[in-house]
Amino acid sequence: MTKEEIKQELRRRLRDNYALELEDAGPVELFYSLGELVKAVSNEKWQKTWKNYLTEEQKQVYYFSIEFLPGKLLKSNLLNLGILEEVRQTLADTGIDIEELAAVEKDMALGNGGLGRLASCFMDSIASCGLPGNGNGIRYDYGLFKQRFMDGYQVELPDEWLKRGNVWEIRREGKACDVHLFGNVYMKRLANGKLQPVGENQTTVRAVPYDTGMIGYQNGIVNTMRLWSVEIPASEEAKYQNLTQRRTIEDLTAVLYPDDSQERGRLVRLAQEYFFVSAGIQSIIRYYKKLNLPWHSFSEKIAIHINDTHPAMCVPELMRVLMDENGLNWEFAWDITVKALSYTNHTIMAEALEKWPIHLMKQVVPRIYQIIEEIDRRYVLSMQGIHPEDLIQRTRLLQNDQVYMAHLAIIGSHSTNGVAKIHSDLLKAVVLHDFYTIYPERFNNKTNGITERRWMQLANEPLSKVMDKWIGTSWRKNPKNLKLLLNFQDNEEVLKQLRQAKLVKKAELADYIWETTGIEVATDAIFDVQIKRLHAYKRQLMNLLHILRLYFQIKDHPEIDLTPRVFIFGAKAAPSYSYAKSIIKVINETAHMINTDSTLQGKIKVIFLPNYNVSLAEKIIPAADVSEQISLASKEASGTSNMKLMLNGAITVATLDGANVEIKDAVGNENIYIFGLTEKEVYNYYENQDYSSQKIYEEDKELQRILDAFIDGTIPNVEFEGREIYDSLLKFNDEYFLLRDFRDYVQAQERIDLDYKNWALWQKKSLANIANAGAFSADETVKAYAEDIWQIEPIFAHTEKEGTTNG
Ligand code: OX2
Repeated sequence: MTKEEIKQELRRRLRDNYALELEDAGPVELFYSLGELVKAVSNEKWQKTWKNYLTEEQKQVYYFSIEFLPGKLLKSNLLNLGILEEVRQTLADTGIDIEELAAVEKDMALGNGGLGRLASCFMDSIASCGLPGNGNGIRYDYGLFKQRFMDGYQVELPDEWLKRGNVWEIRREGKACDVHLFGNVYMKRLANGKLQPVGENQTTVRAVPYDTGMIGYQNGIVNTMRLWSVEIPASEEAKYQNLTQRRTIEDLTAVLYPDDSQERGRLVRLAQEYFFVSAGIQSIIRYYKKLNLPWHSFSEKIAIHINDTHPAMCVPELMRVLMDENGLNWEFAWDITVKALSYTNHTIMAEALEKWPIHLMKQVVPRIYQIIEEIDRRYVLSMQGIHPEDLIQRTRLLQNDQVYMAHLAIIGSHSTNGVAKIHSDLLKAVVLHDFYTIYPERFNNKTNGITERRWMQLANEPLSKVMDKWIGTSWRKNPKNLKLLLNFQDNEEVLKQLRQAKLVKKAELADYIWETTGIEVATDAIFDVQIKRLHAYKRQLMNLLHILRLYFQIKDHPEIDLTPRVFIFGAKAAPSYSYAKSIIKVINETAHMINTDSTLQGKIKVIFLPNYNVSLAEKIIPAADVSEQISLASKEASGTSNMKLMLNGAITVATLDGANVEIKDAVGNENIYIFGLTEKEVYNYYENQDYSSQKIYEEDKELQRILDAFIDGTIPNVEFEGREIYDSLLKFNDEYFLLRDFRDYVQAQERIDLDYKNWALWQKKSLANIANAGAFSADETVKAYAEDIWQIEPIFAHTEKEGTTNG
């Protein structure tokens, strides 16, 4: 599209929809008009894409995820359509800043953290690699809560993201389907002698899909992310005349559960899981039937991915639809199911490995429970005589009156993968070792990745321009080419320009900090960033211990030569996770104490930015100098902010956990600060049970002073929270070994302080991080999934720019 065409289209939409001239429109009208325009451009490609999949009978993957975290889509869509610059210019010509209207869009925050964001990076990469793939999830009326701080406490407010409507979605009523919950199921013998399950007293709800186009990067491909919303079916209206009854149904897709890595034993949650699984499987089957192929070809055309265990009921649901609704026998249906399904595990934290009480399953999804029971029975039978009895018992689906969802996902699929090398190894060696002995061929690793399009091209334009200037623009299409930057390691001009680009983003963030908190920060200070969910294992608290150490150092020796540092936090705590909320409170109170103490001469500042989300991440990450990845080794499955920060030139201070291990291998020891216990050492402590935090405390005077600050009034207003934290570290023996890693962490921080003083040395390390970040492109990750797990192939796409066909 030319600038003139864009302008005309915008004018027409503003007139038709709002009775406004371009010059008179405000950011809201402009955003919605531009959104409509973008949709018109992409819909044509969308239609072609799905038609093409259908006529070519392309094998497609369906990525089932209870969370998607796309953030804002306007600029991303413009970039991927290849018209971002044209639109920016057109608007600028009329005196409009594109950023102003982009800010109108609400973040689509239908996820908690890494798991949901990964799903959205994958959607972008799958489309950008020309792979036939669809998302399947839930359209929550309310996204993840909005976080505010009051008196230093986290307060949760509802996220009304749909208030002004969602310009990107298309409601497809014609594709709605019914989902049955509750009631009883009994088996009826049919005339032909077959048994047929019959449901009675069931609750039937309508699942209505809302589709959003997932636009590939300048390749003419638009895939579908389908999110389901619940409604009362017309046939059931009479039953739900009273408002309270209606609410119980409508609540099904009302809110995203704001827990991260924690199991919640709620009935609605179980119903949510079944709801989007059943609707998704039904719509896949409907599509497959259009192809008119025999059932045994199913897995040649369809791959279904289970993103963590939340969609694990895909296993019994696909069995149900194949058997109950299409008359297949068990063996045949089972063969199809295992071949079509695959599963990703995202955590080894015991509390996050989903288990559902049997009584609840019987109540909410009675037919599904019957099938699960039968899978369990047949599993045990098939293993007897091959494997020892205790192994069989440990790997069953049904244990201790619960259904083990991970066992269901592993037994019912052909592939189980972890999300970073160390994590996948731990699955094989420890967490899922029993299953590894039974199905070694099912286990594999797929290290997570991120999309450079959002996390560099969009989030960091100054850096992107430096790249273009020195290594050309090929990295934009092929992030691996960021490696070319290594040719300029010793080029002082390049180093200077990289530094300048960082400064621009630091200044922008400093402005944002000033606007939101009223605190001034200096851009020549080290911007030290820890952004992720608040969790004990992620050890934000250890970061705070280090801050307190600096605080005491400056208090004792005001003349000390420290490189000024701004510690920046962004983190939400699950509303029910009171320990995490206490840590937020204590960080906020410490921040207040430090930021208002003029005797510190601004040497350290602590900023906790409220409401960390995708959009805020886009502001913080490009401005970061130091990336805090300090989880206890073995606990963080992968992490993905580590990759985003590295891509933007931050240098990582890290434990050997999750993808940090691979980041270290990619950049080399001299370009990362590694510290702390290894995963083996952590397991040794577990085995020998010989850890004593009390002992470390007693032997370390400085640490004593730091910990005492939590309870002796040094940190103000934390009487309860300070005590809770103090006790967790001493009385309850420091579950995540903060005290054990503290000294090593401090040393790493001292090296950072020193190295930063030599700007060229620092910038060279930073360059090595940017250059090697291409290894963590989600494009590469999804290509590996496509080849090894899903067996899907890229389609021949029409490239707009060249008007040619490429593979
Ligand atoms: C997260 C993991 O905690 C994180 O390490 C990983 O990078 C991310 O998933 C994407 O794989 N809920 N969130 C996660 O796991 C679960 C469960």
